[in-house]
Amino acid sequence: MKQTIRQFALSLGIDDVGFAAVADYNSPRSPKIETISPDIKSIIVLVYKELSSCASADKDIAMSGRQALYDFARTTNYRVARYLESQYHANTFPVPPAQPFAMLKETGGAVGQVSLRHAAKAAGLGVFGRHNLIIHPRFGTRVLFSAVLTDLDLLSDPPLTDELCNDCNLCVEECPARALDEEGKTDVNKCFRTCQPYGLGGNIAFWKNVLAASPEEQKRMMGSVEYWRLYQSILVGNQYYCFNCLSVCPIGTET
Ligand code: B12
Repeated sequence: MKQTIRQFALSLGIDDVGFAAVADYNSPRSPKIETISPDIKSIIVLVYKELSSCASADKDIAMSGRQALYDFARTTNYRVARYLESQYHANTFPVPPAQPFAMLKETGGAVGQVSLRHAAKAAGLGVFGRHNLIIHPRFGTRVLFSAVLTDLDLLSDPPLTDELCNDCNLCVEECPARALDEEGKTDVNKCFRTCQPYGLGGNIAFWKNVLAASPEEQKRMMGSVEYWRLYQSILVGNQYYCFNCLSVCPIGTET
């Protein structure tokens, strides 16, 4: 069954596929998978190679490559889930590559229902590198994931044990937020503020300033580039302005 599902997923243009039994998924800081449905037994993790545009100095172009990947992943999540439902009468629960995820006060909103990095690791698709991202054995760091959870009982693929990070430290040095200085931990607040300057934090700060400003100043602020960028960010989804830890990594040359 795994082979048939894998072949179907690859035929859609997905770059790689891995399987993890829920018992092998270990993400201590994530919500329990049972909260989505107590019937879930397996995670099918889908891998997408990031486009080379992620290294562009033009962050709108870099982001548009990312948006194209997100759109494709949302479609393939549906196609794989629909395949499992029609072929095997399975129940399915797609996990998106990005939003939406739970907005909880305790987590500051920044925790997905399923940690795709930990799911990818459990599915034998890669190992953590110094940047706290998963490195895929063929495609390296520049991969993203989505997943389909299912009540089908599928065995985990063999875990990868190879060390893939070469400790070059480029991701640490090129992080403008210094969010990777402490090994094994991403300083989420530092990363957030820098990679999403027009995300939730930037948005709240802008409107706080508007509320405190004089009517003339408020008019000026509505005509500012900062407001236009905030508006665009809300309109088209979260806007990343930094891809450094991905794009500087020398691991993974396969296209
Ligand atoms: C919210 C979010 C963010 C937030 C906060 C992330 C967070 N909590 O760590 C912010 C905005 C900061 C962020 C930043 C980025 N993100 Co992000 N993010 C997510 C999202 C939606 C949820 C993350 C989550 O819930 N994590 C679970 C929590 C509980 O994780 P955690 O336990 O804190 O995990 C950390 C530690 O446990 C540690 N860790 C765990 N085990 C081990 C083992 C070893 C040996 C080591 C060293 C570390 C380690 O590593 C983790 C990172 O801090 C996921 C998609 C998803 N649903 O998973 C994408 C995701 C993690 N992001 C991704 C990417 C690419 C990025 C960015 C590069 C942004 C960009 N421009 O693309 C940066 C990278 C930052 C970095 N180097 O760590 C990819 C990662 C792909 C990959 N190859 O691994 C994901 C999986 C999205 C996807 N569809 O593929 N992200």
